[in-house]
Amino acid sequence: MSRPIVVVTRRVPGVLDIPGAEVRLGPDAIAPRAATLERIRGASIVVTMFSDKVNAEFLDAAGPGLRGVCNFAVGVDNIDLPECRRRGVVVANTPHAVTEGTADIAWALLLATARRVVEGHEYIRSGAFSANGTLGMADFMGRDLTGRTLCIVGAGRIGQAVAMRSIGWGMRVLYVARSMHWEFELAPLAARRVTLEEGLREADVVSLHTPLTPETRHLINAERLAMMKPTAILINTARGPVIDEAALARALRAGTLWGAGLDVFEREPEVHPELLGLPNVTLTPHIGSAEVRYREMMTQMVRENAMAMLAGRAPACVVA
Ligand code: 8YV
Repeated sequence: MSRPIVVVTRRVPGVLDIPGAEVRLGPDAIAPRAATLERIRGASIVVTMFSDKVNAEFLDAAGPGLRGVCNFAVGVDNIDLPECRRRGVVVANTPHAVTEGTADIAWALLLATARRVVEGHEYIRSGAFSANGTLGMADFMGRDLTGRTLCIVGAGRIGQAVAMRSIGWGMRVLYVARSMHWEFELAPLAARRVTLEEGLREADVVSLHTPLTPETRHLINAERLAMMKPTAILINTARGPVIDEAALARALRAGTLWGAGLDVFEREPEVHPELLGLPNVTLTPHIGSAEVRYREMMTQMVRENAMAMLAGRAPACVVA
């Protein structure tokens, strides 16, 4: 009997060996869609990245032998879940492994934006610091975070990990969620659940942690951006389309919002051209989970999910 084929659409860190299966690792660089569709033909399992659109076309290309899709991400907005369910294709993801890394990037973006780290870095690199001499005492003024109010939008694992880090800054935590979350309400966070509008009005920092769904697309639009304090900072490490990027660029340019830190973009890998020219936004290229230990953990989770699927068991991280 021939061995089941596991196709991985991109190269992943760590070891992805699956006993009894033939694992076909993908290329380092992103492949054209047609090449990916060709590679997945006949696969029993496909390991997908958030950039792979897993829709009817993709499932057709894999063929009727496809048993499961293992997403190398916690977010599954790239996958047509009802279509997978209809075809009996199991879907799994990689929760937990991405939590701390993404929370670190949210804080890296927050601190960099609040204290204008990238502007400072570019000032030195450009030679301006050496040429102009010591800064004036009102130059490069940032915003402090100690004792300020942080609003977490989306009370999942990553939102909680971001909130936990704020204890070091003695921040007051608000959260926006459809239901009460005791891990937010209780010590050490002692957070208060608010509506999105209340959170936007009260917070000095708003950090987004919702999955991308039809309800959260453009959740942060021009009207909601206008509710934020002009001194506030907006952080997005969730999914780009949660923010109307054009509206955000306008608010940042007009100074009705003090700053933003973005790891994800509405039309990734494209970035709104206006954002590229603004000094009060810090940009990273979707590197939330890009850390050695966490990415290797993601590979291990994918491996275990795939092994369970091949054995006909429900994987630990089953989504659909
Ligand atoms: C990954 C992510 O970097 O887990 C997610 O949903 O967006 C990131 O952790 C990315 O998905 C890698 O494929």
